[in-house]
Amino acid sequence: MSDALQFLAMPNAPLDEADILLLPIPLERTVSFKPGTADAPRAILETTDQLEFYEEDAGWSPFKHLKISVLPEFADDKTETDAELHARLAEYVASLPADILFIGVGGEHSLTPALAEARMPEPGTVLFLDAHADMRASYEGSKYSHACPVTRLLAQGHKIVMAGIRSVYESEVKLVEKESRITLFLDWDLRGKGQWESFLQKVSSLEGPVYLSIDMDVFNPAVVPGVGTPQPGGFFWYQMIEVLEALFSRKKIDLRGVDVVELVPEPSRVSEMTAAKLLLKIISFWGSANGFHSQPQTGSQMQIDYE
Ligand SMILES: [Mn+2]
Repeated sequence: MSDALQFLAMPNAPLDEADILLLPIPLERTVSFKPGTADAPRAILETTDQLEFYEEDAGWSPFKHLKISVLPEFADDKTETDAELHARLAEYVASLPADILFIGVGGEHSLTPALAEARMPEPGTVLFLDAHADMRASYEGSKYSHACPVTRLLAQGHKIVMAGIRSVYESEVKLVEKESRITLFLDWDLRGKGQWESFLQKVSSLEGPVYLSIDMDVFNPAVVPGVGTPQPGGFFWYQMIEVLEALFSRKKIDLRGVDVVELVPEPSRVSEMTAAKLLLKIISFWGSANGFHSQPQTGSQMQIDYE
């Protein structure tokens, strides 16, 4: 057996045949509280073995129709500066095929701007789900810190729709008020009457290219205790499903890429399972929105004995 990572124990499709490319990025350079996010990509992918192929809510088995490939891990090279590392990541991801679902599995949140730059070179919208506003210009001496991705995404020219935020610095709030390109849904405000619906309405009406970044700390810590910087409050599982439903409610949504970041594996493995199932749900929704139901059954699941 090779050491190659797989999704749901399926063989990795050749690069030029894959509908979905998943890149494990065990990046951990600037973590500030609980360490361990470098171990997350492997832990999440190993947990996918425990998922079922059948999506009981959507009524289909996505991998009968879809081919997936888990790419080799994007390894950190400690001899590189932060700038060099992030430039190498962006260059590599830009070299991957365009017409696929690209998913980066982190690793710390600092990787998002490199992925967005590679997949969405023109101005688009980043749907940014996080407990923290991540808007510092620099943190502990680095603009490549996991506390800074939003500042770098704005510099790339993107609009940002942020939700779940419940830990924010005073100057970050002032920046949001000044910055017309950010639409902010504080977690606190989402509790208000009608606010959750307004948020879903915003998500379902996004135009143009979209990039989705999910910091696992957006979830309530009862759902995902294993994150680098946990915060009380946050999304429960079916709220996240509602966000995905809203995002994919427009058929053929121009989704350029997704990342799932900041998980820290923990003994109960509930966090890893939630991340694994979240990846499956994203793939299922994307596959449905792009009409893969009606495609021939030549997907990755058909390569294995699955019953
Ligand atoms: Mn974050």
